[in-house]
Amino acid sequence: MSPNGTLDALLVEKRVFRPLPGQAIEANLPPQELEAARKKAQTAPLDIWEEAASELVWYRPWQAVVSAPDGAAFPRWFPGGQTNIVANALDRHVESAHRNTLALIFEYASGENKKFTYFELHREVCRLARAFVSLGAARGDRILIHMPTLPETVIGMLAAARIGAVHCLAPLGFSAKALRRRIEASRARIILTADIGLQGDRMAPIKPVVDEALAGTGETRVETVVVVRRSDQDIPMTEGRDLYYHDILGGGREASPPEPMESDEELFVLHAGSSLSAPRGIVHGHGGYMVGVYRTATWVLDLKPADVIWCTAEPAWITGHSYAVYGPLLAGATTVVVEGNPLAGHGQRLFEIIDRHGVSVLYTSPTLIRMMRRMGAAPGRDRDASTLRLLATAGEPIPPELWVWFHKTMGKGQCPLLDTWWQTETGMILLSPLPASLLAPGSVGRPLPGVSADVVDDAGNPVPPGKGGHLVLNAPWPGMLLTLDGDPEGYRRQYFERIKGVFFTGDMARRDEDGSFWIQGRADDVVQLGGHRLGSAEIEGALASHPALAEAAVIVVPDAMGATAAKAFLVPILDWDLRYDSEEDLVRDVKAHLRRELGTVAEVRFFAVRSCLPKTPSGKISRKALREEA
Ligand code: 6R9
Repeated sequence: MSPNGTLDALLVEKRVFRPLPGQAIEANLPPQELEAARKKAQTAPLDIWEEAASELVWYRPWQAVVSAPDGAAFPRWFPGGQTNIVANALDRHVESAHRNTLALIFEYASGENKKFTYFELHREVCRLARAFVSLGAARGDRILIHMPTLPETVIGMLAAARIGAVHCLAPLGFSAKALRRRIEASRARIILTADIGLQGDRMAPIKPVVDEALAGTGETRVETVVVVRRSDQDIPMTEGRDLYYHDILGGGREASPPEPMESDEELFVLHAGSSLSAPRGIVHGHGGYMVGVYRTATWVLDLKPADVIWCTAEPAWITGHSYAVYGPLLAGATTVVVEGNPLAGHGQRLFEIIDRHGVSVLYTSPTLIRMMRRMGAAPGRDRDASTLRLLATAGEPIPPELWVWFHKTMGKGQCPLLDTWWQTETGMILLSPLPASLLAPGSVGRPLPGVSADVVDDAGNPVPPGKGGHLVLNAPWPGMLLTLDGDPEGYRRQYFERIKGVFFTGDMARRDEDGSFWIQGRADDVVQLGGHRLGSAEIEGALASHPALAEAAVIVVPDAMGATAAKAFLVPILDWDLRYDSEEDLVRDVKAHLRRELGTVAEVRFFAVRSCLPKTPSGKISRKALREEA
């Protein structure tokens, strides 16, 4: 037992998987270059980002890679430099040999699809950009996008960014009141929405929610509502305010050059943190974000122009922004964006889409993988998913058991499976194994070359390998948020004062002897057990290997004595009752399993058996809902 009460590793994962030699050599960052990049990261980490920036187009060169005249919370990336992320995501390719390669494949829930080459996507984006300008939108204006997943969602983001406007995606499913708050917070002048759209598995009206939100009392800045029409039913349109998307698009071919933006001018605002606290408007800019997302799309996801990537996150989440939209386009690859449930038809849709478009890179989440396993969805003889060459996940810890299952069934043991760690705030992947590195199930690998992360105690002192502590970032990285919208002081306080001068991620982690990181969960989900501090992820990892459990979550609750105790929510597999007489019987067996896996220290005091767990809109287990329930 640990005398100093830091997190210990009770569940030590020893399995390692090697990349196939051919794969490693063909990677954008092959073994020798990875080695060289790691060396360079020791002596001149900024060179890594400067080289990435040099591969992109700038209207005016930067004066420095990064400077921080306003303190650690407000570094300025590529100050003096001017660029536009859309010039790099579209125009750069239209002017190259990739002009006619596919940029976007959109899969409708109906099974139809629509394909856009770089030339065609550029044309559509320019048309909408010109329409936005003719509606009076200008650099710095906010455009709120409240859309189901449609091609126009992606086109809307790119058109806004092209003219220097700032996009704010507000996901569907909000009440009119909640949407109203987002509209007010965003200070949007234009809203892009649709008449109806797929929500869950049915078509639902969307525009009426926008109308109701705008009818609230008080002023908003909204002047125009642009409506994408999907249904043939007429809907109420407010004269002078509402316009149909297809009516505002001009035909013409007049040029609409991208607006040259200062490197640290705003690109988008995305609200995050909703499962833990009041939503915070996280602001990202053009230059730094572009370089960070481009570098990680090419080094981590290993994207090349011949790749077809399917990132299953919706565009309205950070993973969608960075790796369904901007990353693939910056890398010149083809991105597949899908309306509706990827696992429709007992998981068969996933394989249909992969096979139909030859998806080579699949970026998804533990939640989706868990559902696949529960459905028994795996490649078969007709749908073999044989074009896949790389798999990656993000968003939640992936328990080693689930990692091994996915690596074996989906990747047939042949595809690297990368567990990538990052946050809305970080904008880009920061910790991850690389296609040429060794893989340990459950580990998020090392900080990428050029990224500096550490594990520290409450006072900010580094803890030795094997011990857990706070995951902090002790040097700026290019995808870093600019600020919290309208609250720079709050931003500095929340992220840079918990531990002076370093970025506080709110996650707990430990590092092993090789320097690989293991995420233990959010700091709020750490339980103090007889001198040990144990992360929820670790207990969940142990629960995931119990054969009768489909899913499990662990939270921290106060016990009768006011101390903290762990409570586990268990979701058993469908036919669990063939093997167990009662829930008590199941829980007894799960307890014995935990003792075998973690020893006697990690005692989980409370158990609840459920048929499902509450999820946040982005698919994470909602610990807030579980805590409220407990
Ligand atoms: C990209 C994204 C961020 C939080 C983060 C952490 C959790 C993300 C993870 C992971 C374990 C991983 N998280 N990736 N935990 N392993 N590979 O999810 O952004 O929605 O802002 O959430 O998600 O707790 O702090 P966001």
